[in-house]
Amino acid sequence: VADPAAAPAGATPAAANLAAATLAGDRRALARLLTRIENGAPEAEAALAALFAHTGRAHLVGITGPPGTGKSSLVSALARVYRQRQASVAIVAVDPSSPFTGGAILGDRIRMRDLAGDPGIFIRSMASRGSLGGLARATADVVRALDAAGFDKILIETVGAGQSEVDIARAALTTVVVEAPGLGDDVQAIKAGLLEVADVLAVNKADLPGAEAAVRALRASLDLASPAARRWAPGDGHHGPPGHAGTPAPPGGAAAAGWAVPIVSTVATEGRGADDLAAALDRHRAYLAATGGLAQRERERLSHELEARLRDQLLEDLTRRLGAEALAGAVERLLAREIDPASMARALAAQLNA
Ligand SMILES: Nc1nc2c(ncn2[C@@H]2O[C@H](COP(=O)(O)OP(=O)(O)OP(=O)(O)O)[C@@H](O)[C@H]2O)c(=O)[nH]1
Ligand SMILES: [Mg+2]
Repeated sequence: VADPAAAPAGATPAAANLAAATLAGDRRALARLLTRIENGAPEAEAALAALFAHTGRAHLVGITGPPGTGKSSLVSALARVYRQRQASVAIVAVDPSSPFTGGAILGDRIRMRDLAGDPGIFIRSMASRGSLGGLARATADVVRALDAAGFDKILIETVGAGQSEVDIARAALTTVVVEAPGLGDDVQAIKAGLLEVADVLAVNKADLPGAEAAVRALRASLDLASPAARRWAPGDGHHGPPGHAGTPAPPGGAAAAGWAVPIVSTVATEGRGADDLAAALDRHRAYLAATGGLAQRERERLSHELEARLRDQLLEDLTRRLGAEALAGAVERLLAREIDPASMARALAAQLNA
């Protein structure tokens, strides 16, 4: 009896070829696959299904932070360090703010141009096409394809500091938050949930005035954010400090048990500090491996993804079975205050089982 899970939609010979060629290191096939993923083509799903067993090897590094802090420059500098060590590098630049291949990505291309032509480097830009949730998922799939293709390091750059960027960064094993002096109130800039996701902080543009003050401000907010976290036993990050069992710590970042978030000063345009940053990333990965955090993050990531996909699939099933008109009618009833949203949702969901 065939396992239904083994035959995803779009399981065509073309999809199988795409997967096989990607595994064999064919960069054109990889690029085609990434385009299929972005377009939501059915054979992408089949190819990803075939590739999944070959993933989980790459070091996924998320690089995020406010606009213009030098993320792309830092990614380039980091890539150069990795290439000196013979590690292959894939770079994914994600711009959730722009529905088109806009200015930021064009700028990235120019800044990363000197990396082009090296077969050990692969650069891909992604822009939002409608839903941000869709972009996060497409990014996760693109990263997975790159992982299967055998890249040692996958650097995922996201612009900005909103929730969607944080979500994208969270797909990474190690998240770097890049700050720079002269952005106004540095401490304000990092309050928007960014500090919590940082495993490593980079204060870039260390050649500019105010860099040392920025480092001091960041150190102070780190100490404020997680004095207790540092004392938690390794692997216990989700139970929180004693007496606070009801407030689980966010995964990773400043609250990760026993990990003191390092602050690295860099001058990305000159490559200064890139070695230190690479070393900090290595230390973080080794730390996660030694404390079981690697498996824990992977488990969280996969369970989160499974839930999101289930939600999508159930909603899709429901919408198809009930029809768009029935759903529109349900909204009318809500508008008329005939029924509340929670009861309506329950009633509609019950029809799936009927
Ligand atoms: N002085 C100085 N300038 C830098 C440094 N790093 C980057 N820059 C400059 O800062 C500007 C922005 O750099 P990017 O690397 O594009 O920054 P980014 O964070 O990727 O920008 P977005 O993706 O648009 O958010 C460019 O003009 C860079 O040349 C640095 O270390 N020192
Ligand atoms: Mg950039």
